[in-house]
Amino acid sequence: MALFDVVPAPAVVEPAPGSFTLQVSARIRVSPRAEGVASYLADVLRPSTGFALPVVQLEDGDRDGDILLVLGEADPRTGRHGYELMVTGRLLVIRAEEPVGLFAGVQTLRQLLPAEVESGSPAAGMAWAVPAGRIVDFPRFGYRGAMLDVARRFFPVDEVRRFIDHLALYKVNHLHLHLTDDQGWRIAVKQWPNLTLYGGGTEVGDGSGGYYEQSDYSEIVAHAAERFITIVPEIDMPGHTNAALASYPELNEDGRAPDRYTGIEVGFSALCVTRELTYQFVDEVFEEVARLTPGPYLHMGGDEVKTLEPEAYDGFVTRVQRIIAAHGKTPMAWHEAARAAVGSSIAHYWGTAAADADVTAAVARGVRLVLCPPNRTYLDMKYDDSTVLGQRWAGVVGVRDAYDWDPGSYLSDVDSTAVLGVEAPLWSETIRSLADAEFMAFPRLPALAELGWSPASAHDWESFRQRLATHGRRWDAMGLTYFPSPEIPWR
Ligand code: TNX
Repeated sequence: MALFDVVPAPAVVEPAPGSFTLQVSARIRVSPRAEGVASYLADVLRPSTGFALPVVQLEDGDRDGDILLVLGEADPRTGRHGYELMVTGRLLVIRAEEPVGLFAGVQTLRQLLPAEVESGSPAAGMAWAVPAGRIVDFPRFGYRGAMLDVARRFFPVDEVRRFIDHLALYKVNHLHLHLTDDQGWRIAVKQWPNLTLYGGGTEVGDGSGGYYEQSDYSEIVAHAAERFITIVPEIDMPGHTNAALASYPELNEDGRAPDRYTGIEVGFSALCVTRELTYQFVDEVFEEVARLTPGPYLHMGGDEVKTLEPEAYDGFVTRVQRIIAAHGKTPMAWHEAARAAVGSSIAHYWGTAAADADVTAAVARGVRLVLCPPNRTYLDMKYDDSTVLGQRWAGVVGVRDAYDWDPGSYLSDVDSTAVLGVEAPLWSETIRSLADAEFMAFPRLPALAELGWSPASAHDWESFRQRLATHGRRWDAMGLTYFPSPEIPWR
């Protein structure tokens, strides 16, 4: 590998002659408070190298050939989330102010080792060399997200864990879980058990759905937290609620439960927004989800409601966002809700570059944005005309389409300080397996991850496609399914 072949592109890369070679006797020396990052690194390196790689205290004596994970004394440009990586023939040192920065540095180190490091089984006769030099690196945006739609197709806990592992490699730090939709309700709510017992039993097509017990959800949250990834749970409402409406007749305008739904139309369902019981339902659901979620956000959906008058919809949005705030969380919603959103909330903008007066006005009131324009970021759009999976209502989205835009200047009427970052949603109407999901996410997800992490000055399609070209072998070693796009000169 070369020091330059890192995705997302680091802010500063200074190659030097020579290399560091990881030996059987190497140790991982770590500062107090960062032992978790050290054991994560050891777990990555041990299976393929076969080395013992004991984790010891930083103070535990200098020895050539060690890897050092050090809190403090990093280049000041690294800030609270960045890191500095120094590689010489004798030592490999990652420094950061916080463990989250060390973790980002560890992902860079993974990418600087030979691809075989990802194979998970002993690769004999390898020289585990890392090119010498220095990297100083820090994120452009604080919110670097992906979204997984576990409602249209249910993804079991193990598959979500593996998806989270993939996100970590590209420094994505938020996973938005679309937990409920017309086709299924995926998170157990103790006060409303039929949501999952009945409403969780379907998905798109004839599959039998599934759901997370609260302990399963907590396991996902913990796995993500070990990788410095925040889970953003979405309970979509007032639309996209057929699974809830089928489970509880009293949530319906006419008091009658519809059949469960397994098609892919959108916009036909809505909670009864005029009955008090609906707000009790919303409050109790968010109370339980808030209790299980250490992250700061609760997402209320709010998209594609075709059966409510604007006033009724707006009143619902404002009231629900106040409920979320009362549970101590920052409300998030799709941007249709921006008009009625509270000033401290965040909107996921899924429009295109054309001006949206409601969104601009909301930003003026203090609403901030996560950008997910569908013609750039939707991982469920086809790559090209030959893609079997996916949809094409937002057009085909090639790797260059995903990469070649600037989140900082995308919306001309919105100040870039209102943009918290980007998110890549993977809707799952056409997805039947984790391999399908990986195929749609790779290589577009790394492209979007680079937009979120790397400085605008590093943005360069030609550089990106050359760097990404070295990652195909890495994905082969990981057993990750991807689209071998003809836009990338795979090596
Ligand atoms: C639009 S984007 C939706 C989803 C669909 C998706 C399919 C958004 C907020 N809503 O309900 O799954 O398109 O591409």
